[in-house]
Amino acid sequence: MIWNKQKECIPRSQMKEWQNKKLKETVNTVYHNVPYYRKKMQKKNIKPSDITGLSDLKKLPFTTKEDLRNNYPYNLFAVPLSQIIRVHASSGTTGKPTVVGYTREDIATWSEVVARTLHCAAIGKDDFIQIAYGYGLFTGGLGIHYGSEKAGSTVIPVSGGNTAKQIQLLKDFGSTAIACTPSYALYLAEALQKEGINPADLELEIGILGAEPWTDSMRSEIEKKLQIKAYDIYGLSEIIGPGVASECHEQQGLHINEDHFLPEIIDPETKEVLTEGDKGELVFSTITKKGLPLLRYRTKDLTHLNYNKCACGRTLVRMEKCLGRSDDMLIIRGVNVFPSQIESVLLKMSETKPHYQLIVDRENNLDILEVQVEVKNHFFSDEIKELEKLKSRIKKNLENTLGLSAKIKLVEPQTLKRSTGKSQRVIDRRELK
Ligand code: DLL
Repeated sequence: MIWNKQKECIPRSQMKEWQNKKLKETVNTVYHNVPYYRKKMQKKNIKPSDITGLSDLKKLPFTTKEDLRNNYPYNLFAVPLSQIIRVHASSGTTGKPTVVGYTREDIATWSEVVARTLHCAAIGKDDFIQIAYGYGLFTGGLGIHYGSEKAGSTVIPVSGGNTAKQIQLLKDFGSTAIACTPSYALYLAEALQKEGINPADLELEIGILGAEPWTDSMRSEIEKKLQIKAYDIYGLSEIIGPGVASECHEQQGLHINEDHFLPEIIDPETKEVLTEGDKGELVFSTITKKGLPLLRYRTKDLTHLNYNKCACGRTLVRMEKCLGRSDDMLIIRGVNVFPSQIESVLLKMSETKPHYQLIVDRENNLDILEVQVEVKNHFFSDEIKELEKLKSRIKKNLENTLGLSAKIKLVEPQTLKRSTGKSQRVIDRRELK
């Protein structure tokens, strides 16, 4: 099933022509409408007329999450706010999230690329899709929602969590497809087993899973336990949300919707563009976005690109499944977490010392974050009741900043291992096998 043959199977030469044209338009727009980009380009001595097409892409400045934070919330938008009809924010961080905005045309583009994602996974008009990604500021829920409506599927907008309800809907509403994170898919499978429900008795056939890294062996486990075919879908809020890239039935990489999102691979250290096939950091320039066009956005996700035509007929470039990042961002239960955010919460509290360790594990297929932190001497000698109070204060502060609950373990001063070189703050025991 191909949603938009004209675009998804376009000859490469025509794709390049389109990208050349759209890139030039985008550069022109951001130069004139976004002061931040104008300054960045002026600093590099570049005018829009210097960008004649793809071959000049490398002259353009990069954009990072930091740039979005520095322009919080709306300063990178390229249209008047009256034209923005929706905002979302990157998962995690209730402190200063990265805010993204969409015009009506952007929402239409988003629906189009998500409809392609669905068709890639053979989800269409006859399907009932249970959307168990979170709705709200996260892009997962509403992104898949609009795309599913565009594809003509019947949407069951249950949102994330509430496993008892998910199971009831799977049984009663006859969901044929589910959209959720891969770890939640596994959790759901175990919950079904506990309830004594055989997935083979359900209508469920397909999962479109993403928002976090997962391996092929995890795929096999999900497919076996849920009795479905599981597809990897990739995206990030800064670029649009879900709908950036997705697997077709061949499952030989994820097709990037490159008529909208232009990919490059760079060396994260030198920032040089790498040659085709080399593994490095994925960078995107949006070439059709109106509300928040971004030039050379550094995703920090590591992958490589394959420009060969796929057996499915699509000519869209494919990216290899993403399993690593070039920074220290953790994805815990679909929420993006930087160790530095945790550190800043702990440093603000007078009772704790700046010595901490984060342990990430997976219990019953759910990610668990444990924060171990040293408590100052005189607090540690306090009575248990006081320590319990301190624990819940830390827990609450972390929850407010991360949007995620963590287990807190208070330890005596000088008990966490010190390092002589780079400190190893994170122990990630979730084996991505
Ligand atoms: O996670 C958007 C999304 C929603 C994608 C639903 C797929 C399904 P953010 O919260 O901005 O957006 O997080 C983006 O998540 O840079 C990757 O590190 C990671 N990520 C997303 N999809 C995948 C995937 C959404 N399929 C960040 N495999 C990205 C590996 C993924 N990592």
